[in-house]
Amino acid sequence: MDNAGLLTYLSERRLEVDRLLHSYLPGPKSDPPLLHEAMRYSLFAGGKRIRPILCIASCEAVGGRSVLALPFASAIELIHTYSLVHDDLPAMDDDAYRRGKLTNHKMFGESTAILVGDALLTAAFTMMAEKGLASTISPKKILRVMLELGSASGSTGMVGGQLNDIEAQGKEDLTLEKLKRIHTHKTGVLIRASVRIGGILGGAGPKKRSQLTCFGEKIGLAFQIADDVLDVEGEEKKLGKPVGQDESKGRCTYPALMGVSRAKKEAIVLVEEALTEIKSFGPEADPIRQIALFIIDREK
Ligand code: GRG
Repeated sequence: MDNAGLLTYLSERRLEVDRLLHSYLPGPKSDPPLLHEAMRYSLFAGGKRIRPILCIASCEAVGGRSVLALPFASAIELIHTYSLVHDDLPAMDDDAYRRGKLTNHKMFGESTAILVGDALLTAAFTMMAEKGLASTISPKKILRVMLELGSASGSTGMVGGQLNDIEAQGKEDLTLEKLKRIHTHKTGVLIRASVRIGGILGGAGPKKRSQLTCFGEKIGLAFQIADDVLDVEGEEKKLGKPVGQDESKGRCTYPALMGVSRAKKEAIVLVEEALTEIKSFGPEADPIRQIALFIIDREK
């Protein structure tokens, strides 16, 4: 798969995810219209859909059909969007722009934005249960997937990582080990879960599941390092949000700790290691290989 092939793959999969989310969520005029309009505002603001696409591509990488993974992949995007809406709130990062648009609370007010996050998180689990029940997937597998996503998103995963991140802000003595833990939890676990869920739904055996887990862990960390680097070197127009925020907010990042060029090298090494983990996979794993490379070579 070359670069043009990857771009086509990404846009086709993005469309599938968007279509399902559009049809699943209550329409913008459904009661209460303010909430549904605000949920749709952030959900369809132009995100890359990397997590759901990784989930679908991981399902395919182990020989599964993408249609099986699609509803669960879309649920992951609901959780990701909720985390962004809550992360932008005044009590957290207090950001005004996201995905090139005003943040949810700037558009709809703080209390609506809190509820948008709550509703998106809840919708993720409702969607998995509803679409899972309507599918041919075994109830046990559906529960395993829901457990995977619940634990990755909660207090021992993404939410816990967010708290660790808040606690670490402005601290001078943050070690690389502690920073890695924050990045792994705040960002990495949801990416790892996306890959693992795809593998579970695709019917991966224990060996492939464990290889996918290592792959997901490494690209998850690489993704956050790339995000840190983009905050230093990226273009505001392409990113859809101001750059230099990490430094101005006193956040500890890979570039702050080791410099941009070492941080970039670190991300490259992680992706190389990730690719080695899935070396034995066939050509059906080419999309996840290409996505891994894209993660450290993106402009937004
Ligand atoms: C539970 C409030 C709460 C937060 C959880 C994930 C998270 C922690 C906060 C989001 C803030 C943030 C910038 C986290 C780092 C993860 C990250 C790089 C998010 C942006 O993801 P992309 O690049 O965004 O996939 P798009 O817009 O493409 O979906």
